Amino acid sequence: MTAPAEQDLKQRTAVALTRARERTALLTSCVEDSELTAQHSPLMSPLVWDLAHIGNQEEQWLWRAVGGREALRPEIDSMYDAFEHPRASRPTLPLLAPAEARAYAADVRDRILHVLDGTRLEGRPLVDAAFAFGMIAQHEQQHDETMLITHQLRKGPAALTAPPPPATADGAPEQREVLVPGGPFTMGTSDEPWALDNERPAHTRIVASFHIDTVPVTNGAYQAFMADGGYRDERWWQAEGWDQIRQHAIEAPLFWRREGGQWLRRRFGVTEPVAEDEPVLHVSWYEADAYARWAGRRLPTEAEWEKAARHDPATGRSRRYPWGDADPTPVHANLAQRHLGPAPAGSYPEGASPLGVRQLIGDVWEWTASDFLPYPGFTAFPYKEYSEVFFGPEHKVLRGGSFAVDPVACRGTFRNWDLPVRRQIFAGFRTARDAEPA
Ligand code: AVJ
Ligand code: FE
Repeated sequence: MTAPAEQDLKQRTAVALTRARERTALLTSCVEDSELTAQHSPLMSPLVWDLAHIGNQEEQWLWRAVGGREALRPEIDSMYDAFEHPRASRPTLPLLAPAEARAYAADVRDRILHVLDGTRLEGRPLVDAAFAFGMIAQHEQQHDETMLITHQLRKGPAALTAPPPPATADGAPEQREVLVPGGPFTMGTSDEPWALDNERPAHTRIVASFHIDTVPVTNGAYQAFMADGGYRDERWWQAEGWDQIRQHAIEAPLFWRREGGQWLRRRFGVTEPVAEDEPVLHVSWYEADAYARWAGRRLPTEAEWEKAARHDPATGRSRRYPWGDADPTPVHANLAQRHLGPAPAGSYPEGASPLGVRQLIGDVWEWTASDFLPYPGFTAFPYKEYSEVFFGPEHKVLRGGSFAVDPVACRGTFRNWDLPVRRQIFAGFRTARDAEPA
């Protein structure tokens, strides 16, 4: 790397870390300190746990592993180890108090900016291309999405506000679905510097021709499924999903409630009528799967999703994003918590794929049909607990990122995963179907 290139990378890395910290600061200062230590839901950590965990991961990876320095607070490592303490139990731990957690995270960050300044970003895999710094910026942003989920679960008046997504000039795309031609494409990446271990390596995948929705499934379409008795018809449901909806008397997406013949939804402390043209949000994998079966369709596989999002039929190349290789801007996608909800289906025409598929990036995470599995040639890096321990049939893959994801943790190759019963995450879906044989 030339000296100016290295300076530029350091600058961009510092900006990514700072942007994450600004979001963390907002999410942990817009409510009283008493709300930071409260348990808003057994599904989530107290916000103050996320805050100190962010600092502790940064200390472990950037201060100790990259910087080679003495541990600052080794005695708190185990308290902030996600594997030692499940989320529901975290409120009972002797956690750092809000002021202490803020001071700790700020102290680590101060030191890390000096480590970054003094580290040659070449050579060791951890420092090459600033990987570990990028990993930590992504880690913090992922917890910022997690904390936004906690805010959504929190009761009481709104603590956060944001403008609604901008209206789109050209409305929805003409076609409801497009045909993605079968054949090989490059899935995953070996050259995206901050791609995480589970996105690697690049490899060839062959998929059969399929059709995929040009936009995510909307609340209006989902309500047709509800009105048709979808939640009462066992034919559409996988056994575990059917058990879940019966056991918990589920009859609509999470945060919806019916009042006077109308569906309302609560979002960040504000209750409003459900907007028909918005992508459906807060459905489980089972609900997405059942809807698709009812519609005579299915969820796309992860490979189909990525081919629709990245494959350029003109060149045969896989792009970084549906629109090309350029980083996202506000005209491409609804990201970064700029808005506190998805934009209407059909928004962001400039973010469309070569075949005209919209909103693949941003708005809502999209459930895919696929289990979370390693790509051929996968190697855990830098730690098994990031991805490897989650591989298997119990987790389903989500793609594309939501309105709550920062661009640093969102790209055409990025893979998220969760249990198929989860509904509090910012997840929706789109559907697909096999192409007719030629
Ligand atoms: C990739 C979102 C499933 O939140 O469990 C945060 C990200 N890993 N800290 C998670 C993560 C370690 C992870 N997800
Ligand atoms: Fe974490």
